[in-house]
Amino acid sequence: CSRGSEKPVVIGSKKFTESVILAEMGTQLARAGGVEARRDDLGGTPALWLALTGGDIDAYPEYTGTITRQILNADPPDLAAALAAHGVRVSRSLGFRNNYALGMRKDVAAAKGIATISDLRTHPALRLGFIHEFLDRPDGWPGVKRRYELPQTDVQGMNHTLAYRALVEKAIDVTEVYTTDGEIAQFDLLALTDDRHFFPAYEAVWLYRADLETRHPKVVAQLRRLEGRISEADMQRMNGRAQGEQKEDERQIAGEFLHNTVGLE
Ligand code: PBE
Repeated sequence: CSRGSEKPVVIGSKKFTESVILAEMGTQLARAGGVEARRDDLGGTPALWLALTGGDIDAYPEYTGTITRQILNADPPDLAAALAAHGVRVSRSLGFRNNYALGMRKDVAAAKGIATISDLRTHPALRLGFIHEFLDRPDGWPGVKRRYELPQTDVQGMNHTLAYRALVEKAIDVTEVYTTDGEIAQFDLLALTDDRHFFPAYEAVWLYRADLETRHPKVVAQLRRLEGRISEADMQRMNGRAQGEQKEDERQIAGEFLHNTVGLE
């Protein structure tokens, strides 16, 4: 069929800055693979997985720890084989991890003598604020609370941006942070040491439909150009540009990176 009547390739993203930047890179790379492509900013992990397996999107950026803990709820010896059973393929790491951590203002943590998650056990009155997804995930609050036997009961759900603001304004004491967030440096936050090794590693990867390989092999090849190409420092810098005072457009940030790093025109 002619190119105009073909279904565009859709790259999904979760609703947080890094996911949008990566999905934007995917969209621009897909276009370089000679197809029409668009980005779709969907929501949280369950919505993205459903859209991918249901065929509403063709690919999206995901994290290995999220795949094992939240999506598969298993630690298969062969991740690629476990995903293939769902008609899904996984790329190699894009080059960085975006891990979960519990974050506090550095000054507040120092005043209370808190450096590790275990230290939270002796501070039952701390006020915690987490995004809703983290409150539900097995690798989120319920799991952390159990593993560390934490006593806090003042736990609220809020969105990620609000949680940072609340933390800065001292309306809450602890929130979950993503280790590539620009806010950690911007607001001088401390990521508490996970001394009982609760959180897995969250390597950034592409998940894509196996049929994308037959329909648009060039698109898959383009997406995979990012394997091993994004460092943690690169990602932090890009997130900072999108989240900080400048609030630069994700399309601009993604386009510049592709131009400078993989030589995309
Ligand atoms: N993470 C941190 C989350 C959000 C960022 C990678 C563990 C996830 O999307 O699964």
